[in-house]
Amino acid sequence: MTYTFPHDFMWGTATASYQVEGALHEDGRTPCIWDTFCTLPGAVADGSSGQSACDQYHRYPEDIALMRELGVKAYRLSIAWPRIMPDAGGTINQLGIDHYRRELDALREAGIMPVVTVYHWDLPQYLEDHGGWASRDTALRLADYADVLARELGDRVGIWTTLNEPWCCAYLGYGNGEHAPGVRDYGKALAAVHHLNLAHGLGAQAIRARLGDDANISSVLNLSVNVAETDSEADRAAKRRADLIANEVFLGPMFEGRYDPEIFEATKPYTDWSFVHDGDEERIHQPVQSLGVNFYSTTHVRHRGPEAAGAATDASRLRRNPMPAQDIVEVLPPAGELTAMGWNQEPRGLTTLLTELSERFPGLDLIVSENGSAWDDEVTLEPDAPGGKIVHDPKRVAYLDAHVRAVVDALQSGAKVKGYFAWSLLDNFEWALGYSKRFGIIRVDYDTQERIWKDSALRFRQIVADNAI
Ligand code: GBH
Repeated sequence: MTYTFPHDFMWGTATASYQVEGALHEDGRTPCIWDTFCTLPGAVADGSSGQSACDQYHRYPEDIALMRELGVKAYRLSIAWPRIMPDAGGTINQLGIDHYRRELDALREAGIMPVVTVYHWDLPQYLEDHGGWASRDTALRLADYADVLARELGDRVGIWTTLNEPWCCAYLGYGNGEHAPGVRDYGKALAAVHHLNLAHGLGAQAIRARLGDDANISSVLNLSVNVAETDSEADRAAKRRADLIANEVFLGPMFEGRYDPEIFEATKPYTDWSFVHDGDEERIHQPVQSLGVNFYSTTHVRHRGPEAAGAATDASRLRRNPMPAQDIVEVLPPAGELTAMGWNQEPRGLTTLLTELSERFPGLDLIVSENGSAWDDEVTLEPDAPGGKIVHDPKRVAYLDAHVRAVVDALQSGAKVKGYFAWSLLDNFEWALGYSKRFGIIRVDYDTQERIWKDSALRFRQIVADNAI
């Protein structure tokens, strides 16, 4: 059965500044925490950095031309904070602003709406030197930065997104140390959670103060779809605990102006939450038009008895469970056919997530702001293809189809889903995994910067053109 999407459904592709731009030393940009992290031995799998990435800083006209060919209506990109505010003294870097003005203008001329993420993980190093997200001041600085963006770029942006995936920034950045800045301290990770929440609230306030109530403001979360292994009381308690730490800690203050007190109870061994000041929960609770949801895979959990306590030191478990020590949650190894990231494929999880969110927050628009999969691609020579090359990526095509169908299922059960963004437009710098994992629907040859179409891009173009699947 063919399903036709609403006429204004927003099809797009997504990237992030550090992952695609390159040009790290150009036009007055100063280092961010990822520049520093990439110099630490062993921090990034292939020893690489965002140094050249996809060179989108220079090649954005070519990439916009690709998006025109794809037919997408929107591009979700992020702005590099250290290009705009390169030092601790509050200097505003005009060269950085000019660059993004040109890029946003080019997008709009191509009929592509810019969806701009204020912060997708490239925190200026000078802020990390003063405590980074573990410090309250960083949230205030984000508000200053968002104010500058709204003032300088406000008329060019379709949708503002304050933050991308604070879960990753806090728990991977300050908890297990897998991401920059590489801190391992769960007390700091929870402080980072709160300061990121606060940054969202203050950032949204700053943008609205500049642009008025019409400003279209959102935030992007990677909510965990936790599935209890059995229906037992204990396994359901484990799921509930996992939901609290991964999801409620963001949703509660953002949409209800409060942290569930159970969160304080569950995290007692790590912190007393004294970093939450009077009025913070209301500061975080700002009106937003939409919530962006990034979805890749699901997480299966069960109750962990004391005998499994040793599992907490296992690296892959640490990655999957934000609160490993003294915890009742055991994360099960992913099952079924795994992607090159080792993640499971469970599109039904996306349907569940969207449906439950819409039931809980009926007035809120939802956007699938990232969805995609990494595979070990190979280039095939094919004279008829543009450039004489193509990547046949049937698994990415199947993943794409299944997840777009999962969105359809959610729409049909009443979820308010307004758009879908493929992660990613291009292969790019996959954080701690460097260039070893490829998420693009278009391949990047990192030696030549050539862009090579994949079957998944052709498939996405078809879905967008038909506005149907
Ligand atoms: C996103 O993060 C980022 O926004 C983006 O920059 C990044 O390139 C992209 O996704 C691809 O990684 O180990 O099986 O339990 C992804 C967030 C959080 C998704 C952890 C997978 C664990 C899966 N990820 N989650 S598992």
